[in-house]
Amino acid sequence: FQLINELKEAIEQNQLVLYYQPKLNLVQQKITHVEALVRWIHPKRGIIPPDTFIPIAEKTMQMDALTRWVISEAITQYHRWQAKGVNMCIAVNISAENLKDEQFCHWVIDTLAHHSVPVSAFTLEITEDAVVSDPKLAVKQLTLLRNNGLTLSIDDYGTGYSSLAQLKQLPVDELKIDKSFVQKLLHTETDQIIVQSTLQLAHNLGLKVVAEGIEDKETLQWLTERHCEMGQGFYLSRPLPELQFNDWLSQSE
Ligand code: G
Ligand code: G
Ligand code: NA
Ligand code: MN
Repeated sequence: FQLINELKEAIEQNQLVLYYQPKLNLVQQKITHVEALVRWIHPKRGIIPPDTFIPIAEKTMQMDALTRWVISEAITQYHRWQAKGVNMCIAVNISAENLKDEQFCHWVIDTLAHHSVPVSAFTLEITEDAVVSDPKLAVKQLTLLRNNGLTLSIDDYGTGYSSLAQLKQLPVDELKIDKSFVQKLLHTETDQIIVQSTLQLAHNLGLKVVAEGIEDKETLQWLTERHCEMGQGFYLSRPLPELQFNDWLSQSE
């Protein structure tokens, strides 16, 4: 597949861009966080979504370079927002390979410090599957990251294979309920039961909850009433490039 060879170039030649999707703080009713989502602006093929090239990057040992690029770019963006007086916490997605790599984890901590970014401004989103393959190693790396002040989030919660026994041992701060339980929440009784139970479980374990995949006002309200801490979804905004995001943010205030 041609894209395999081109990905390395894409990273080096800055053909990647970050889009930003807001997360609404449901307690403060304020946008305090964004998730950074990478896209590849291919010179011939146009915008290539991450679902297409992340698996390629994973198979060809390019996740390290890709995630380092994402974090470096997010740091630059953090400072651009600070310069405009916008205080924004940024979440980035970390793959299973990244989490297993001790050098990578140290690089994240060192790089934030080197660029004078408070660690509290960054969240790492990790899928359950990154934990399942080697739970001991995952716990070790997560502990390192969390002891250094990063916020850790379990992404796509509920779709993976992690057990409650594993969840109990994970040093994380929040669960991100997968969009498949949220998108049709008000029309699906089983989803309501699952989300309500997950909120209780998480809160009793001292974890915050982010609901992703909120597509209507009623779902946002349902989650707010049940003390879900944060909400993300197309009802608020799709992922947007920097300038469009900034416009959206000014209008939403
Ligand atoms: O933004 P979109 O819905 O197209 O994202 C599709 C998938 O790609 C999501 O599962 C998302 O987590 C993943 N993704 C987007 N950006 C990144 C990234 O920078 N790193 C990793 N590992 N995954 C990403
Ligand atoms: O796997 P991950 O949680 O990182 O996936 C995030 C992706 O989910 C984003 O890239 C975004 O495009 C997508 N997403 C976010 N909100 C919604 C939503 O409300 N509806 C749908 N269908 N997708 C969403
Ligand atoms: Na994510
Ligand atoms: Mn998710």
